[in-house]
Amino acid sequence: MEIIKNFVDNIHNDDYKSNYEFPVIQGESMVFPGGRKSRSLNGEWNFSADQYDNCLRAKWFLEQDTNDEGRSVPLDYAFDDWDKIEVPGVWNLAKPEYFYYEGPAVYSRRFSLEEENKGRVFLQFGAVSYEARIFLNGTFLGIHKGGSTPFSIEITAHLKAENRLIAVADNTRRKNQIPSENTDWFLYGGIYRGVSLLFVPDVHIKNMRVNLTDRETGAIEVSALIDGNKDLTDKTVTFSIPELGLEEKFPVNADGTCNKIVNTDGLSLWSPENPKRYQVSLTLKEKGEVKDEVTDVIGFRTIETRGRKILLNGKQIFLRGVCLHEETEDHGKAVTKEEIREAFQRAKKMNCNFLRLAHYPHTEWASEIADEEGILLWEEIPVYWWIDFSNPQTLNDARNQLSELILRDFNRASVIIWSVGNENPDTDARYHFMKNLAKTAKKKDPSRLISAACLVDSVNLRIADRLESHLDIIGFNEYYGWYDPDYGKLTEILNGSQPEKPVIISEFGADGYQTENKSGKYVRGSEEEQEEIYKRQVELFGKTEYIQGTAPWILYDYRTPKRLGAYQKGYNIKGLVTADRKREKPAFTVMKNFYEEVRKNEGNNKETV
Ligand code: GCB
Repeated sequence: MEIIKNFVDNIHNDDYKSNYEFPVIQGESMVFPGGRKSRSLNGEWNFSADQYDNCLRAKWFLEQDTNDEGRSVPLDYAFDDWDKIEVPGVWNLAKPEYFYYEGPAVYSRRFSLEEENKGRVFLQFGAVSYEARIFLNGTFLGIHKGGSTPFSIEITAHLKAENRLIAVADNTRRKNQIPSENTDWFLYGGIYRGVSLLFVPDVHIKNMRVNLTDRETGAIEVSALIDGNKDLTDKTVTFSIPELGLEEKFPVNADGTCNKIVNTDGLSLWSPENPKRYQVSLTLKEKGEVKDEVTDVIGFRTIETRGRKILLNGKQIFLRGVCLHEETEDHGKAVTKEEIREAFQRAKKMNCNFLRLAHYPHTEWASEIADEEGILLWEEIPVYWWIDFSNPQTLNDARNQLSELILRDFNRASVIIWSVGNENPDTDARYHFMKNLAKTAKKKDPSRLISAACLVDSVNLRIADRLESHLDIIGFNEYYGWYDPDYGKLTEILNGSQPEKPVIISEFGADGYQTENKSGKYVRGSEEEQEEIYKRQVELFGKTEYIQGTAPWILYDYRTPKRLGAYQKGYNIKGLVTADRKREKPAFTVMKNFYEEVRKNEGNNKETV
């Protein structure tokens, strides 16, 4: 049927989105931010929910107040008159009516550019949930998918003295996304991590990766990528750690890569007991003249497994952990540095040396603060429960989230494990999908351990998962005492399994709500029952030699629209501490005591390999 063009033709166009699916912004475009000249675009932006995607359908981003026939357009895109919202922030907490809003929403702000704009300019987003479509001065620049990882876009060619920036953020749950439609946490919406402009020279250091490769000799591998359209062969880079008196110059290859093993002397190794970090810098020079420089603060350590043991700096370590979601009552996912520190302090109070950051990449501040505080981290991508495993596009998105996370946190000593998924169904499609992710992680970062939180083989009652051969550590989630009251099964699993690799109990736990019950009997879901379950669990763990770490579910109670019933009231109440972070439940003390014991024993028989 012929479509007659008229002034409202956008309402007849159901294919409006196809114009905004490409280009896809992926990890390769990320630019190393450390030590760069930058300008924050945080603060108040204009905001409107846009449930029917009118900004895309009617092209609000063009800001045309007359149409092709010259008629004035009565459309509501006077961005500057809209409500204000704080960036970073989640819209769900900005107004009561946005609390459960799920869908597209439009963010807009202006910024002017002063003399600082020499060279190239990149726009950086810390995270936008889940799809972000970015427009600058009326031009669509690209779409980023994945709600928890950073992305950059070069905007040099589109800049003017006065600029209009628009981001359409869309947190709609979709089957083919990572995560898919069904999660047990709150999928907040919005630009909930920082936004900034990065100013870099024409030829610049795109990324820098530094890690310790040999503990004995103190050898460090430095690799970097130089970006620029020119011949790069006349350029060199100089890597320095001033505190160690180290300065090493090496050439840039024609393709922009540069790589060097540098030897250090007197390096003090990073560990939870000694979170020592060094200022490092990499300078790009041409004919002796400095062209660009990046800096970072880096700790050096090794992490490996041997048989069923985990070795940090060559010494056996038990991971005394707890799981943590990225959420507070006040800020949702847009947690502050103070809130992160508070969570880490609470974990330390429980005698933890390890956190499982569930179930998606947390803010970059988490690993930076963990580096400072001396906490080991498990970082994860949201390949959670059911995923569209046979969809190649979904695999591509998962791989991109993993790559962006690895690129962002490669230099963080605290991060020791990349996890490629959680409790996924044991199908062939899942096996191939996750095998691919495990291999991707190993290839991008051979210096760390790969894991996944797996389910038990409930038929044979064994710790057994087809993915095991692609993992360095087997994560095992179990809820005996809670979802299945039969502890006998857990005993059988732990005694009957013969894993060839270290096992971490990556989840266990139970609901814990406060009751008035004085009957002396446990009420289902009460804090007393939770305490009892914890006692029985840790007793078994203590007797199982191959368990090399535990991470109970979870440090704080947290919001989840999956649990809107009468008791849970929109919360997962398996926390060891209440959601307002004020009260520790009795099970907190059970873990604290268990970890105290583990620590004492570890002190007695620490093995150096
Ligand atoms: C799990 C999931 C976690 C849930 C938890 C629960 O196994 O991995 O995300 O929230 O169980 O509370 O049931």
